[in-house]
Amino acid sequence: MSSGANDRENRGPTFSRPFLATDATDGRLGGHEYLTPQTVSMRICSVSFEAKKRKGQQPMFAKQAVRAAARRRIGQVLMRGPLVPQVAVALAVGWALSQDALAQPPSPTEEPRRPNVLFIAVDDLNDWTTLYDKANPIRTPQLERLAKMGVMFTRAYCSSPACNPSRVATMTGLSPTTTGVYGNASDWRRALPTAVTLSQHFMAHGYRAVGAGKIFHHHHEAYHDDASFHDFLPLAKDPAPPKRLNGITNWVGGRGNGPVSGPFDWGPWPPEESQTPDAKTVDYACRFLARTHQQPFFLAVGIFRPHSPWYAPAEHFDRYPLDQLVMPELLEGDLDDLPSGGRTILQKGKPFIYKTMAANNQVKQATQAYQACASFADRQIGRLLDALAKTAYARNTIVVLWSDHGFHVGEKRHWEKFALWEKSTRTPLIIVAPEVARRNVRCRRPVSLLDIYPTLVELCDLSPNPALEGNSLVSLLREPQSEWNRPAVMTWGRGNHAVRSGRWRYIQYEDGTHELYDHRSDPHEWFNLSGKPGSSRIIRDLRKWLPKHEAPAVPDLAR
Ligand SMILES: [Ca+2]
Repeated sequence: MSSGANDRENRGPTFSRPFLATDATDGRLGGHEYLTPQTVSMRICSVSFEAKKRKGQQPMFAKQAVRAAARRRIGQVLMRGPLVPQVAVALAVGWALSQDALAQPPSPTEEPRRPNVLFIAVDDLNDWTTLYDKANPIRTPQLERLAKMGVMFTRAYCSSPACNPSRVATMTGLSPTTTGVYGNASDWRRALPTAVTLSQHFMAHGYRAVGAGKIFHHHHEAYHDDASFHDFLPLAKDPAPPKRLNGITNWVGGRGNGPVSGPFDWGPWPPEESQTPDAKTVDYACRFLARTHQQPFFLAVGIFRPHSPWYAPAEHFDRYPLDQLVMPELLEGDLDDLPSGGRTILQKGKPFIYKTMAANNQVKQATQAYQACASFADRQIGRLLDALAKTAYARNTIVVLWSDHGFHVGEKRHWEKFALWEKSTRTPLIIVAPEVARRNVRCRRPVSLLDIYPTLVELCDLSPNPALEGNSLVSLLREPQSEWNRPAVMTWGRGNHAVRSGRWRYIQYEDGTHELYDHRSDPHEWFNLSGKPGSSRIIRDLRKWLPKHEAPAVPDLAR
């Protein structure tokens, strides 16, 4: 051994005695096995893998890097031939280890880099798309294209059905009940000054982190987090049409019937795609992708549509002619079995939006506009995928696509998110991870957007962030049928929570009332089963997953 012990301590995993082939056994290797250089390097990687695990490190990508290094070192000394005596292999491996071949950081010129990350957030995109079911009205061919490249999670749920709490949870890996960030006005960064966001964690590992559009919520143009990006293009403003397109001037049934707010508008606008905020966001990302990058990158792209105002160029409205428009399935009397907690949520969830649409006989036009805007968002995602495919990074870039939450378009007479039902909380989640994730498969396990952070940490072999509350999805990316014995948990305001298992949704409200839905027989959540025979045992099991502690709400942003 040529290196001193002190040197090695600083340089990674070491071994106190000469390495023998049988040392690499995990109970499966025979004691008289002849090994080829390739299998030796694989065994070494296995040892390195275990050593990293003992040190609490995530081994995945480094395994690929050290494999190449070890193979080269061993290849220099091993005899060529069909079989190599074990003793020669042992000596060669011992020498290779003495050189700390496994511990040295890979040279930037000869080793594979960590994978890049293209992180795509969409706003308000629900499950009424062809991504989920070809029979759905909103056509999203680009989302389907992305899904074919990796794993689509058909039961992915936000941590909270509102922009700010959902995005903060996803980006910090911490649930609302831990942070106290429950609302759109919660001043998250002041409350969590030391939280290491997902992109910050990548920055700490040598990544260049840039972004554009809406990643964090943009409450009164505040909340963007400078610390989370080296460079960021803020979301552009929607160009104002010459006059409001829907012709509605005042709220009905709320806000004192005063003037409607600017975003409560819809219609074909603007004339050119290039004028839209999302096109500018995607342009930024395409320019970034087209450049040569010396370091791995984390590129965050925040698509704003189908968030209101529901403006999109006319071609997207033309896809959904009003005389053929598919409207959501509604059940007369659906609200009759809601408990007081559910009714309170509806009252707080801007019921005047739906009332105003209905009073102006424009529910159908608004529904058309939502569909058009979702198609427009899909088109922008396609532009991103085209740009990535043209680069040398296509094969070494992980793509993650998610929406901050779902959206009601009239179900339960509700038009918004801000509720704990399936429509508000279910979000698309697609993960493409070359060489790790299966392709073109669906995973039906209930997962959370909280799981994105630890998944990317493992996929890119970053050091763990011990604060994270989610669970890595890598086992599901490899095998979507893998065991997964936990439901997704979501929170809307302190005291209101939902637990979604593969079959059930349980909702508990602040006032102690609750709902239970069986998705096997009731995918629309029309029939509240709580209090029905047989429900108490199911509810008891689901309640075990409710948060045990709930942080007090953090102060709202001071304006
Ligand atoms: Ca009902």
